[in-house]
Amino acid sequence: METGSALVVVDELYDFIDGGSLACGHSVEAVEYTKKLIEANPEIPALFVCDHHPADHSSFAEQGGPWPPHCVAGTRGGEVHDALKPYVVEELTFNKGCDAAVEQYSGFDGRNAAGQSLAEVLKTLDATCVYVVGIATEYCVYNTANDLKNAGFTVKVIEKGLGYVAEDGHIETLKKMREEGFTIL
Ligand code: VGL
Ligand code: ZN
Repeated sequence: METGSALVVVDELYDFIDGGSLACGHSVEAVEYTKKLIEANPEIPALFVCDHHPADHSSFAEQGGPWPPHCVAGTRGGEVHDALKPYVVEELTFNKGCDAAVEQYSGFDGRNAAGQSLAEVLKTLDATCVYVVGIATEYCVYNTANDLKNAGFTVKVIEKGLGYVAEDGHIETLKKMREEGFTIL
């Protein structure tokens, strides 16, 4: 990873890793890969995007949404995996989906504790190239990567660091991203 780059880690949270009905494929491997990547690149900032829902979020089945309850603020399911916790920094952590009425798949909609967006903080870090890993390829990874690309960042998605809801959707999304001009490593 070169100078001027940053790593964005999307939703490597317990509910997407071992959370019953939302545990995602390749998520344990994605966490292991992410940890190695961070340790091998200590000079590259790691930014964490976190699904962070109220208990009555509109995306949950009980409210008519498509998902089982997940990543409820204050529960283990919404916490970053322990293997990555040593690298989590508050200013570089962006919560999204905090408003019950609004679904937010993109890390671009997240805010850190000081209210700053991912794009703002990437700019203050002088990052122009953003490596993306995380869960899930088809939803939050794709939407975050797409918004980064549209905002003018060079985006490199690392396949080994991805987890997915469904393998066919993951493969389809990678194909779509290649067609749309993303670099997939
Ligand atoms: C996600 C489903 C619901 C994701 C978040 O992180 O991809 N998927 N909320
Ligand atoms: Zn969610």
